[in-house]
Amino acid sequence: LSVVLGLDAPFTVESHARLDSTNRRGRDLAEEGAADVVVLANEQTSGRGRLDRTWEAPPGGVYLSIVVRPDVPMRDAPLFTLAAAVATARAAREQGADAHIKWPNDVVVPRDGTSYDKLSGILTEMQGEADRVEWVLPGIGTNAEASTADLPEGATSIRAETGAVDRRAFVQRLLEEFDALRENLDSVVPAWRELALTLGQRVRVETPDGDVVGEAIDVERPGTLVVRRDDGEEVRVNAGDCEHLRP
Ligand code: BTX
Repeated sequence: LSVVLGLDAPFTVESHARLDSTNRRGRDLAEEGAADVVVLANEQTSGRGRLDRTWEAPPGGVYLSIVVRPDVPMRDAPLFTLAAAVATARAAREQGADAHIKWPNDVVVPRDGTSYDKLSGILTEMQGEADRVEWVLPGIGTNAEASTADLPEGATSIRAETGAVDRRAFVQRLLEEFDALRENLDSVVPAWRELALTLGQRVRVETPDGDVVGEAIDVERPGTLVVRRDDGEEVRVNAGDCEHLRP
């Protein structure tokens, strides 16, 4: 079906009108040994978010999961999530949306002050051992055709931002950008920084060890957020939910 879409992608694309979850299907393919396969759907009936949350996936979205088998140690696996966010934000910008990245992996459109609306979310699954990744599966959900009335509070879509969507061009660009980034992992963090909405903002990050509050000053490989607390101490956070606070 990549032919139907007219895609000229560096991946084999398996396209579905509707699926429970492209990550569920992608995980099955990964466990069967697939590589460089993209599962694409227009609608999902049980879209997954992070931390057991739900991703609303009405018709007219771009829901896709990419099965890759990179030759890297596990500590570099988060770079693929960052690469997915950069690729998605660049593809959304090509469509005309003012896409930025909120740490670690939301693609958002900034509004007044510290607020923003969410255009895409990314859930990455992975398997392997410390010295070698077996597979990584970034799953990217982008609101494309849906009107904001059909999306959760705080969401936006490409059509809501720009009035039109070229799905084929969006997916093509996203996959090309992702392919280029994974071939040059050193380029991922610098590319992420250029699109970051979070850097320079006052944030609260909920982590398993408690909340970290301060100014987000940098992101370091493979996706660590550096927060300068009010007492001047720099704290490094690898994962957590991040809230942008009013200064
Ligand atoms: P997350 O846990 O960061 O975000 C989930 C939260 O985002 C929800 O609790 C809700 O508040 C909000 N939300 C839900 N649906 C939408 C939406 N359509 N637009 C904006 N905000 C929403 C982010 O999780 C990771 C999402 C990954 C989704 C992709 S779709 C392709 C692949 N397959 C799959 O099942 N999941 C991934």
